[in-house]
Amino acid sequence: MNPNTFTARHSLRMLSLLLTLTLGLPAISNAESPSASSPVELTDAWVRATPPGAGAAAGYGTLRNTSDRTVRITALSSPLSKKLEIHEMKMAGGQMQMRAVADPTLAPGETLTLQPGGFHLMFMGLNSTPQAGDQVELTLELDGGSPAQFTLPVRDAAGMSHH
Ligand SMILES: [Cu+2]
Repeated sequence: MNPNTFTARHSLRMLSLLLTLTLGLPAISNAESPSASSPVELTDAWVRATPPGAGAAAGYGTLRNTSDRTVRITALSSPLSKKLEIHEMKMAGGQMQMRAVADPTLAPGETLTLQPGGFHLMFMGLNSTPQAGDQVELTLELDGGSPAQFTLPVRDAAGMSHH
């Protein structure tokens, strides 16, 4: 083998290695930057009071991803109920239907408005009856982040439909 060819090949390999290292740096420092606060905020949130014996309660508010990365909610929980999901109300075949949103995901900066007749929090299998003045804790488990915890007041919404 010609020694010059060997040196050239070797340098090229070193150069590509250096490039890889240099280009890889920003991604590495991003991944390691600590996120002290939650990337998700929930504002104007409340839980609707239910009559005694109700099986489920609904909650509303404005859920927002304040970070610059996509956030996926992997689980929701609350001491109020055995199960907590984000639901969506939709017209299907002329009827209002409600279904759980699988893997709720918020793009960077995205806002999800939880309101009567649309998306909402659904507390199912109530452990107690939410009454006006109560406080309801809830926890969102997030993909790749620490859990977000919120406390929601319970309010009466007399005269409104179930959702
Ligand atoms: Cu629902």
